Amino acid sequence: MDKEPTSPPSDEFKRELARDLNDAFEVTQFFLVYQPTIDLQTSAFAGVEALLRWRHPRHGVLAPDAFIDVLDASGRIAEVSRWALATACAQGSAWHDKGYRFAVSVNVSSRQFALASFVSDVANALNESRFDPSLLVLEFSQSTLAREEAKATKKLDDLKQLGVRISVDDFVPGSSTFETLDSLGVDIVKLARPFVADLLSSVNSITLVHELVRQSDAHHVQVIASGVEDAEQRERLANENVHAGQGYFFSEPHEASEIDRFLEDFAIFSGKPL
Ligand code: G
Ligand code: G
Ligand code: MN
Repeated sequence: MDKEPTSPPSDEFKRELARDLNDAFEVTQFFLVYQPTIDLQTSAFAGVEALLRWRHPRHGVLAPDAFIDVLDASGRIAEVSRWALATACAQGSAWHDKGYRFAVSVNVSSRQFALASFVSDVANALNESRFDPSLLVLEFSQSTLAREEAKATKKLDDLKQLGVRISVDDFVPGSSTFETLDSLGVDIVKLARPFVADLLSSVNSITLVHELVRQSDAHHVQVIASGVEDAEQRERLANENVHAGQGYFFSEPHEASEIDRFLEDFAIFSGKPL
């Protein structure tokens, strides 16, 4: 896959992208890549996170950090949101039909969540794909959930009624009480990448993870570490009973066909039915 840009986009670049956006819809330059999540206790394949990409005609493959603001401001976020949900659910359903049964996570921005149609968009994506709702995970940032708290709670309730699971992305232990997480119906917390990166050098971080896992177990919340980049981190997280991990140590994000190959290799490697 093309190398992804890491520096924040300049205003000029954003203006250029805003002009190019119409083409992106017309010739479907958007696509999803999927990054595996691995169960840290059993090493089983636990799921994938769907990540949006734009194959730009001049700039190569762009990650959302480069264009999500442009998209949010374009008034076409609903279209992309529906497309991403429908595509991820259809892909999840296709994996299911092949005999693989694992969760598919989709990231939801504040703008997407604020759409009046958001809950029905999710319901439609599930109905059309026949994807098992309990295998669809919606990832929200803490700030998205904190905004318009009363409205958010109602929408999350409606989503939970559909049977989908709710995940908090970029979670830093200690930043939110379990009273709050429970009231929002949170099923999963994803440890923030910088927090995981500090884990080996910070005694304080280890204490925080330890306490988080203890409380998560009591509240039936799953803890997933993101940005796991080496064996030492994996080991430490597994020792602290963190449930699952995601990161370059296991796999980069890949297109669905490559995930299929990964799954075949994985089944042989782990010797476990998936
Ligand atoms: O893989 P990566 O560079 O794509 O992700 C960068 C950021 O973009 C992450 O914080 C991720 O949550 C967000 N992101 C990835 N895919 C999507 C998507 O489909 N919708 C939204 N709203 N955000 C996404
Ligand atoms: O915020 P969110 O978790 O949705 O972000 C996913 C982002 O993290 C994507 O940009 C993805 O490419 C990136 N990513 C995934 N695994 C790793 C990793 O091990 N290290 C680093 N530095 N980035 C990662
Ligand atoms: Mn995410």
